[in-house]
Amino acid sequence: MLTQAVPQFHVSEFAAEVRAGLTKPLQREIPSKYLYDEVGSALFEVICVLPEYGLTRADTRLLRQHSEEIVDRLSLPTMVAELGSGSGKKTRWILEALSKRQRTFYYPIEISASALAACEKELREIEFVSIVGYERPYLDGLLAVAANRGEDDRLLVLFLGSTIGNFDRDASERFLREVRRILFPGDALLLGTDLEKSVPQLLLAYNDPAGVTAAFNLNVLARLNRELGADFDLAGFQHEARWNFRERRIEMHLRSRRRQTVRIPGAGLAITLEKGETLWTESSHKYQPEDVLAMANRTGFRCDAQWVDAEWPFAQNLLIAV
Ligand code: AVJ
Repeated sequence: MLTQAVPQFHVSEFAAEVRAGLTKPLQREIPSKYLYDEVGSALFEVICVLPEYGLTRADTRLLRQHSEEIVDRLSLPTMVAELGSGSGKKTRWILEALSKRQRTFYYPIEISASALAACEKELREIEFVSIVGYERPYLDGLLAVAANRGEDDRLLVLFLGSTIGNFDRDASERFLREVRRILFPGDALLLGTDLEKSVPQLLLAYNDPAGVTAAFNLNVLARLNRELGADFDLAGFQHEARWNFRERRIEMHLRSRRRQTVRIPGAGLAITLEKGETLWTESSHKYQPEDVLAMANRTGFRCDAQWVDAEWPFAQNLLIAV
């Protein structure tokens, strides 16, 4: 007779990371990448068109204005890999400039399946561009792309929208070093970084009066309810954006309006939150233009060029692997 194996309880990475974050002793947290499920990605697209949130428009303006010059500075032929493509809208300018000079292979790398599908749809009609999407974490995807490079191919990695700002400063340098390890000398990394600006302006950008950012933040609790069977009462939490002046970053938190116990069966967890206690859901680090040059030099790159938007301080940085 066959012995039936005991079914393994599989703790997914999502459940494990949520569990680890929500049981941290001093400050509970939920990793910010989990903000981007299908609803979260759609809400983020709305944030990008809010008048208070100038970041995406600045990023797009710089790419539109300077894509020819950016492409002129690259060694060709080059394949393009994008870390966290999102909707892919602002990538159009680079792909159009590049595809005038060469047939272009574009590899969006994205953990959100819905964002990846939107990106492929957005960009698929550009002539002389072929798109192959990777639904994977950034470095896994980049390794897969690099493994397929032809002998003479250069690689241009796009890391736009100041997504790097989600990482702590140490972690961002570790990440850049890991990207660099996958690249060859002469490969390029186009890095978008949001710059420091007035605190009231930043607070408004992350706490817009229409409440879109609040909905984006609260949705992570709705996601835990949907995917891990949790029983968060969203009305029991308030969205909060803070400026951490020591770390020079905006932090998003969800503040518990009362003492409450929440069950998260999918993570094998129940937690009691005090009134006023917060769950930290995201950091958005802000930079000085010189910070980026120093970061590049410490991580195996040199900054070949930097463009700063005149309306909303934001820098596009072209780093070359040394
Ligand atoms: C996509 C990480 C760049 O930090 O500005 C926008 C995300 N969060 N509003 C940012 C976000 C709240 C955004 N990044």
